[in-house]
Amino acid sequence: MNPVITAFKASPDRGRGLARDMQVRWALEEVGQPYDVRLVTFAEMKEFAHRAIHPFGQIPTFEDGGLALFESGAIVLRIAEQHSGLLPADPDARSRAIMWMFAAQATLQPPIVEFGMAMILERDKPWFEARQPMLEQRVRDRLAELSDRLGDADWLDGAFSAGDLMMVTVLRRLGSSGLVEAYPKLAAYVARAEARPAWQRAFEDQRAVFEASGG
Ligand code: GTB
Repeated sequence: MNPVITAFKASPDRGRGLARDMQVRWALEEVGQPYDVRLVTFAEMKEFAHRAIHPFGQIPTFEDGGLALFESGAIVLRIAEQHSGLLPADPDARSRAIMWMFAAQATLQPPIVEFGMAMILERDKPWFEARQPMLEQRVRDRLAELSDRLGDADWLDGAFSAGDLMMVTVLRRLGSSGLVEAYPKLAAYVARAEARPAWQRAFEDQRAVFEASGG
């Protein structure tokens, strides 16, 4: 039996690969593990059956045999631990790859998501004009630091790993803001990841779901 993941039946990202099933699809594609997808509506996500797996009523989830997981980072880590290709064999390098997964989720993602959510939800608020430059600067600070660390390397720590997978996924949340493009090394890093056949298969599969939902 293939593992089963959940994804939006009609994703609000309009097929841009920004919803968090994307990193799970990408990880499964990287390791060559076939999978099935259960598409859920917003209403279905809040029903008891889905909340039994995901207490917060969200996607993605991952079911494999008797195991049910939520949280995209935990799911990607599980996939990386069960298959070769996303975590180095050397224990120290493995810990550093996992460190980068945490850095993506815990250090880069919060300011990036706060900046993006304010753009979407707070444009008409009286505080928007005063607050947004501060949120943008927080993102720029992190991007500059990440760019410095990446330098001219292809990936964050040697070979491509689950750390890069999570980091690129978070950077893509900045979408058309132009912020990633302001750091050419990061823009090239994201482009390198998007050129991976596994990323392209994952992207096309989630895009096909959006097209099928009526676009
Ligand atoms: N920390 C959790 C994880 O990493 O798995 C967060 C999961 C999460 O935020 N899930 C979102 C969800 O189910 C979808 S991905 N939301 C429905 C709800 O809470 O009711 C977040 C997301 C949504 C939309 C866009 N977009 O339109 O661009 C991008 C990302």
